Amino acid sequence: MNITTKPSLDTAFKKEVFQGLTNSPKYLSSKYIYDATGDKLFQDIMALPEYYLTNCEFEILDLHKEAIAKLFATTTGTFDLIELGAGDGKKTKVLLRHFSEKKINFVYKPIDISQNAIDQLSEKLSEELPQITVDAEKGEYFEVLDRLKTYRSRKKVILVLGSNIGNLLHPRAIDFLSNLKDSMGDDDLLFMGFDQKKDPQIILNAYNDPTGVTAAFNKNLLTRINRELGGNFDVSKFKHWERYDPETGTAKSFLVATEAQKVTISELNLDLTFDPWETIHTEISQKYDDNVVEWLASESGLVIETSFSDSKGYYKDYVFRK
Ligand code: AVJ
Repeated sequence: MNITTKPSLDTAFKKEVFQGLTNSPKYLSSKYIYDATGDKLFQDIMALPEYYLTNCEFEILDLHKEAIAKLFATTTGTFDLIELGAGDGKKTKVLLRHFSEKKINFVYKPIDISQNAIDQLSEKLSEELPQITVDAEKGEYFEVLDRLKTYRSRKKVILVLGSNIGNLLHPRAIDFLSNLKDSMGDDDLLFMGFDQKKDPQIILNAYNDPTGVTAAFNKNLLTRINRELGGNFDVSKFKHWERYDPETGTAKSFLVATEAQKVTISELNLDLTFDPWETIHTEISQKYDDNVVEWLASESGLVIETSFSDSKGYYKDYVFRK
């Protein structure tokens, strides 16, 4: 008797990889880039001269930390500073250090889907800023926000730095912002980074560095499928490709098969074929302007209180209320 077992798609990772790679055209979700290797490669990206986003936001936070402290601090009591997608917290430390020096009362609550990132960040902070109360959590954003809504009553400031929202197309960004709004009270604030539209060449260079760090970052999706799902992708037969549309502000990353090939993913009972030059779409990095951010806010029931820009106007942090 020949029993063929259906693959058990018992994790979101398996389900989404199966869906994406059996679709035409093929796609994968960039959120799965971030395992220990992906976290490290993203830190390398943030140190690239071409990846201007990090320095721009660093400059904004440093330049405006006094004004930001005034917005966040409560005259009575304490507040929760909740950071979604905290990563290595490098930029946030500018604020944490300043708040701590000014004796502002707050609890720092970093949240990340990477356990590895959470562990490293907690350890670093206990060494570098031991006077700060840190209450880190691994988890999906909304799980944690839902929990906060039910058991906390003090003021919340939600931080989403790094233009992380750029991984979402507008309809999903509106869902995300609406969900954030639902978890906010009247005094709560949302502080969010949005990379701005600019010379298209500067954007292309940021996602296509000559040293190949971004290519390795993108290919980590395949490496991770190989390791965790029993895949046999030959990553040397895929080429990283970046495209930017200045009209829509959407930057898109692809992995392009450089020759015809077959790939098996044993945990998914999946045999795939690639035609020469067939693509896997892996990431979007949306760029914005004030009009688009205002539209997103109004669609989500949020109001822009103020915004901060770097000196070149490449990047902005917006402060929202509900
Ligand atoms: C972390 C999603 C903001 O899209 O700019 C960097 C990820 N991808 N280089 C971005 C990324 C390629 C980054 N975000």
